[in-house]
Amino acid sequence: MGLTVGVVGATGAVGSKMIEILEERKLTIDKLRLFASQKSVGNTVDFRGEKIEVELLTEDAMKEKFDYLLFSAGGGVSEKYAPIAAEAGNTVVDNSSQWRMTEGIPLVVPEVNPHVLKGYQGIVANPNCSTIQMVVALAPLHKRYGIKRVVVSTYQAVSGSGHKAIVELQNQVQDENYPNKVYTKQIFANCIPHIDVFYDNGYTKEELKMVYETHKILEDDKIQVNATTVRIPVYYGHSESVYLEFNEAPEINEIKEILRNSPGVVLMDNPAENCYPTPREVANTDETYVGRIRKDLYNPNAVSLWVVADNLRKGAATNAIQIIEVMENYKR
Ligand code: A2P
Ligand code: 11C
Repeated sequence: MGLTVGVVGATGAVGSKMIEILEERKLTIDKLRLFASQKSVGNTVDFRGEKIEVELLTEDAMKEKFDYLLFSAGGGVSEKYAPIAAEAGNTVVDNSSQWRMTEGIPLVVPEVNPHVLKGYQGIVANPNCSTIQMVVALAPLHKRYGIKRVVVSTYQAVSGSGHKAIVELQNQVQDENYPNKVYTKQIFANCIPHIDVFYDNGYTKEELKMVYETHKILEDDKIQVNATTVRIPVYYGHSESVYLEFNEAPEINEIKEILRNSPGVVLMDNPAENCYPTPREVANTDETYVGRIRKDLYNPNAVSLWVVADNLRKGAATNAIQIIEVMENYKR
């Protein structure tokens, strides 16, 4: 028998990507239900040759029987509706930051820590996009050398802020004076070192997500992570400059070999041929791409690398659907 799956936030940037990816992958789905706000009720979405109407998200709907509910409608919606759905026996894969750091809620990147899903039912948290791609690259290196310190700077696409931000950049490309509403400053021809809210310690919430989510996923809170997260005028694909200090001195060729053989990683590293990943090249793919691997000039235990992935796919929708695939495999 096939699955009954619901998407909450089905009209959003991530929600619509979830529907696209559900269509592409091999899961057997008997029924797909789509939920959004009043504004979208009655709109239809094509899924495997069928037109599906968007329904209003209600508490009663979340109490009905689903095998999986994928949530991507913001933290407030997840805070209210995910526990109702889980209480009714449904498994929720939540893309918001609402439940990620809650004890007992698994925070999962299938290539890294699928084991935490064994026998689990309830709310599962999908990590932040910039964390997901970083830990896919870090996990196999941490296993081999032990990571002591990470210094990461991100170059994040506007699609990470949802559909409205994509439209804001498109409008500013046409008219530089188009007012900024999503961002604090004009994003066109600019870069903004501010993603999510600031905390008293000077870091943003996005930066602290990269610290604490990394600890939870890699099951090691001793890793010292320092993040600076920056929005750039790119539509799709987050990029990251990552400096890693290990407990021992690595060999560059061995790092390349490890990454070449790691699940979900594509090594794209040949400077002589201008071979390194860029967001435009990796858009619409599901892997995490790594290039520019080089030794630090001073510290023999340290390397730098460049990590790129499609933030709506591996950074959000693909990872969420891979979580369902892992859970289904554990049931077999
Ligand atoms: P709608 O389009 O009907 O407002 P994005 O991340 O691209 O901004 O998309 C957010 C998604 O979350 C949209 O599908 C949006 O639906 C949905 N959403 C936002 N607030 C609510 C809410 N209170 N109830 C249900 N869906 C919501
Ligand atoms: C961004 N990383 O690019 C954010 C989007 O915690 O899931 C995802 C926010 C989150 O703006």
